[in-house]
Amino acid sequence: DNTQLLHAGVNQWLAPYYIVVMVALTAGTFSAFAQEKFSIGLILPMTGPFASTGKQIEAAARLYMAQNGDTVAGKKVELIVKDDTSAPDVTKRIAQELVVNDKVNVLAGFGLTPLALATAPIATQSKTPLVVMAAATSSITQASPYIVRTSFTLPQAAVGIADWAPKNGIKKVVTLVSDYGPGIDAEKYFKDRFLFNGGQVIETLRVPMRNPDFAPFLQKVRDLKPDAMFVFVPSGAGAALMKQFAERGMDKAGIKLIGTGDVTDDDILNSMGDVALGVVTSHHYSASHNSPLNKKFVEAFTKANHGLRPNFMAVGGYDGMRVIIEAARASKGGSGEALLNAMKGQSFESPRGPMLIDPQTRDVVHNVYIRKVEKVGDQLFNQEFSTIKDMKDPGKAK
Ligand code: VNL
Repeated sequence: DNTQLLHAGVNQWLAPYYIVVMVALTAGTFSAFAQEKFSIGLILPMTGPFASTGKQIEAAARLYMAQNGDTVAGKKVELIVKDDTSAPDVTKRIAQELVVNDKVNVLAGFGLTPLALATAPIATQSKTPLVVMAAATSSITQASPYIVRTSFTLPQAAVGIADWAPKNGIKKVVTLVSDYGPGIDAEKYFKDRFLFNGGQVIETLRVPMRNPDFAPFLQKVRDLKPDAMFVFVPSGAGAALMKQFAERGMDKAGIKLIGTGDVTDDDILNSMGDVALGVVTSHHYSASHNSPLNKKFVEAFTKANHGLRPNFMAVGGYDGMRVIIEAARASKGGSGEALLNAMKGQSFESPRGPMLIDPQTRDVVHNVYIRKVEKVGDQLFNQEFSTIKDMKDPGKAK
């Protein structure tokens, strides 16, 4: 009969679709389709005065993925990179969109302290782990229990040089820092330790964070004639400072320049010229760090990025990806608290040396090195000559 034939025909045609729909519905119930990806929202300053930080971190994140696979627990790792132009309200809005629309498992990046602080409430409200790869004011990890840091802290960096300087003929210092979170941390932790070690801080100067004109400040330092000027400026700003330092003949006048390693940033060190020679800083990373792992890292990074040399921002991004991917693996592609808990206590070898995520503070514990700018072949490097091992953030010690 014709009707029966028709029914049979339809069923035969629809059966496969029926199965597909049922599988999809079942899978949907267990969120298997929605969870096929493990998404990382990477928010960085890709344009504007801090674009070098964004470029370094993005390049390092992509290198880590290329070297360590782009799937985890059967899920495809998706990296969503967004430019916040280093404006805190933009960072916060992008983070909100990434959490609500893209349902990212983790937020990462954060090129500057105000950008991390603006976004901290989003991490707390949505229970999304937030990995700080660049910003370095001590208090950031206290702004949300979901924040983990793989960069460094300014108190860590500043106390190293405050111990070295007085043992090396530097007794009178003027400090000059960028006037916001990390600069204020650097000034305080340098000064307290330097005074404790018998040194004298004869003036503390703070320059605007954006578009700084160093000239009037440097003139003041010149007039005060200290043994050394201690400096913190954010990554990328060191070249302008060094140029004006030389133009004013301050090196010739016998004023030494010391600081945290942000000023002799590996990204721009080669462009500074001879004025940088002999500058001593303390920091957690140098591109010339002598380990097989770092040699491999520098070589692969340079090759993948048209000769660009990785700086400490790149290492914060590379290690941040390590912490995220390994936590994803341990939590089977998890999110929220499970993912966060799998980040705490991770301990591994980084291109910087040994590194730990302190499970209590969620902050980084690592070596701080004392380094001197020297010529190696025809290039300038921060050559490490002394190590303070496994330093916790002094900003958290109460
Ligand atoms: C910060 C700290 C930014 C150190 C930096 O470069 C830096 C920050 C952009 O916390 O804002 O070198």
